[in-house]
Amino acid sequence: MSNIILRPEWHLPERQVTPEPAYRNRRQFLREFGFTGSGLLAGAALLERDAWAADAKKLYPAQRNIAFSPPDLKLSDEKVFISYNNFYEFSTSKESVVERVDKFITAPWPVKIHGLCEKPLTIDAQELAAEFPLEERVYRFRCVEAWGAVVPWTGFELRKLLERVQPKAGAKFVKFVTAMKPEQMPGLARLRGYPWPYTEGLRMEEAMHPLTILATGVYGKPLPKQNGAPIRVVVPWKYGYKSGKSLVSIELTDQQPKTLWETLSPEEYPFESNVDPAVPHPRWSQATERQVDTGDRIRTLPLNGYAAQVGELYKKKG
Ligand SMILES: Nc1nc2c(c(=O)[nH]1)N[C@H]1C(S)=C(S)[C@@H](COP(=O)(O)O)O[C@H]1N2
Ligand SMILES: [Mo]
Repeated sequence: MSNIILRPEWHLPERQVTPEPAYRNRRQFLREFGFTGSGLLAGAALLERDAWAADAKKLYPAQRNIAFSPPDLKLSDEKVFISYNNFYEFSTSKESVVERVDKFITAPWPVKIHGLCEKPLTIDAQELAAEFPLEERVYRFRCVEAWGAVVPWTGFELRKLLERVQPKAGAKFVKFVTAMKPEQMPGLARLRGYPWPYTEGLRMEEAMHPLTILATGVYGKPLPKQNGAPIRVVVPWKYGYKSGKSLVSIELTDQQPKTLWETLSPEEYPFESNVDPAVPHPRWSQATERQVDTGDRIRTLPLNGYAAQVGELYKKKG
């Protein structure tokens, strides 16, 4: 069978000891192979997935960038954070998401970066993670539902990828579209009225800000499926729903994207959605937040504690 003959191909020497051209060729091979979706190759695809998983692990843990990781922040408990999820494609119950992700296949995973740019690109998420040096950053995370956490993400600045595709002058927004795979995501069938796929967006200046990252890992490991494997955006000064999980498309556009939450309820989930303790949600206060692991209630900070870095973006003009 072809998969037996091909198997050694996927167990080539590790990335570190493979000459770069050979490594790239294998990537190219895996990409074409993986994305054909041919039934003949289904068994081989399983083996391929193992190899991708093994490759992914080599990138973690990444070195912490202390300039973006305040020493006074104490990490939330890993087990609690990775099993308390908002991921409606799987379940609306935060405790149940983790139990419903087993059918979700996250490698190979093409991501399209396109729209108003000179050099559009489709690249596998894991290849992306190998392309840009990964680093760890300890960020505050604040859900609009008034819970929060302190999370060590692994990833790279979104602006590095955007610079790579060379945005055109007309690009004013970045639109993020996340996966919609009904056979793999049992929550979709229960929320048929929602405007799937889950879509989010940022203004160009927000997307280009050094705090905005694409995360491929968390707690020193590849992202668990329930946290948005294989790649998600993280925008730490905005409510959590701006941070789309399991991205399939990043598009530069001149139009403000219609987001899922804004479409459903614009008063509750406006496009900008900066964390602001002074502006209550129509149904609850945003002044404080419950820490997800300890249950402690702490005061929410303007721009989630990132006012010094991003406040400038929101200064009203004269
Ligand atoms: N595709 C997708 N992305 C999503 C969501 C979702 O339901 N689907 N939920 C958002 C919300 S409301 C939050 S708070 C965070 C939760 O991320 P976490 O589970 O990693 O903590 O993911 C955001 N990204
Ligand atoms: Mo959220």
